[in-house]
Amino acid sequence: MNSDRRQFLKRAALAGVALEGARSASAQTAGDTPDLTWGANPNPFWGAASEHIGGTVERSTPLADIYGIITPSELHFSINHENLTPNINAHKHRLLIHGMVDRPLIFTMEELKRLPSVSRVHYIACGGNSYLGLDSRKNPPKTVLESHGKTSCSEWTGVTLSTLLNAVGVQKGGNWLIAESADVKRHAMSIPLAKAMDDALLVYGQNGGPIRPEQGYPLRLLLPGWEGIRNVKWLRRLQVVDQPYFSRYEVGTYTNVMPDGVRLFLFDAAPGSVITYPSGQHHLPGPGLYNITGLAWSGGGAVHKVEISVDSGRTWKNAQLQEPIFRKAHTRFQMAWKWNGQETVIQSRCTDEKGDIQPTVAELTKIWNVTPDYWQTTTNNIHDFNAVQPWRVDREGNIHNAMFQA
Ligand SMILES: Nc1nc2c(c(=O)[nH]1)N[C@H]1C(S)=C(S)[C@@H](COP(=O)(O)O)O[C@H]1N2
Ligand SMILES: [Mo]
Repeated sequence: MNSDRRQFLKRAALAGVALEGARSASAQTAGDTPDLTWGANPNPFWGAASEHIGGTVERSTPLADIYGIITPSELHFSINHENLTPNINAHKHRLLIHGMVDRPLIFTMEELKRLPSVSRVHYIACGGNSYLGLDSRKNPPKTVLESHGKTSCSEWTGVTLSTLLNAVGVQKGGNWLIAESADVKRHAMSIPLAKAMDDALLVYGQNGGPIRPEQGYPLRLLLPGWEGIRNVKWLRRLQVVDQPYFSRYEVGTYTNVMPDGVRLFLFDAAPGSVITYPSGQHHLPGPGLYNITGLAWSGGGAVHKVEISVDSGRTWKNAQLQEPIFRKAHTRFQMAWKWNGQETVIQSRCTDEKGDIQPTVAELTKIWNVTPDYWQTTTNNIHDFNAVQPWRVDREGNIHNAMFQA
């Protein structure tokens, strides 16, 4: 054992961190590709027609059919830009932390699990949730699964990223991290060091079990409240660098092309909410008492308030929030509503702990500085569209998507 290593272990022990098993990265072939086997893939698209290969597989959470705030693991939405869920052997998986650090290290999963762990409830939402693309303009979403199903919330278990960064010792000028995945896509994202040291986690547990293959088994980066795309699944490498790398998804798909320029690096997600009952394609059997319920979230922190309007936006009343309320997590709201059998529009809006308020489409038009017809006429894909979702109740009690149709 060289003296550097001895010193490191001493410091790690002082920090109360059991890192004995972690090997110095230089002692191994740093950056070795972890063993990937592609057989027995649970993904139903495995082996399907080649048209799917290289495409994106999307699966949404049926928000109208879940209770409380935790999304059952098997119903967590999923976005795989490389179609397949890699079948990674956790015993052979390694995490390399290197770059502008004093002591590059390689961790096995066993070593990561020996470190002090935390369990935290956080949501992940795709920047493309309630996203307006050409398709969704032609075929507006009918159900809440279609409109908002790319957000889910879990109790994640793992280690704080700051623990590991303190162990490797970030050098002066190391202001960014490049996080890279082990799947064939080598999905890479640039993460500011401040976020990495704040509340970022490396997670191996989801809702009390091992993280699901679709969510990044055996290890994923979790950046609470940040756009989904940055939460790198099947994490294999963290490189400390001095500047962002402008990776494919940082300059391509997940940017917003606006009339006045391109918006890159979307971080904290804005407050959002949606009524999940009653929502698109539900049917109210007749006038009477109903319990409106739904979910709210914000990348800015805790949901502070959710207001509901049942009279086409004329008046708003505070909904009841289910406790406990976690920061950067789904928050369940509800309110009793007596439907009189008349046509109306129901909608919810979220205010977070910073005082940020979810805007209506009209308000968002002003915030984005676009013309009112922009949403319907642009050929750009629109991400991070967090406008209030209106649902129209017709006289027969059928519920319709009223976004842009009010
Ligand atoms: N390696 C890798 N990580 C990834 C992706 C991916 O395709 N590959 N998709 C990203 C996107 S776009 C989103 S929205 C989230 C979705 O996380 P989930 O599939 O667990 O719901 O993971 C992100 N992390
Ligand atoms: Mo995404």
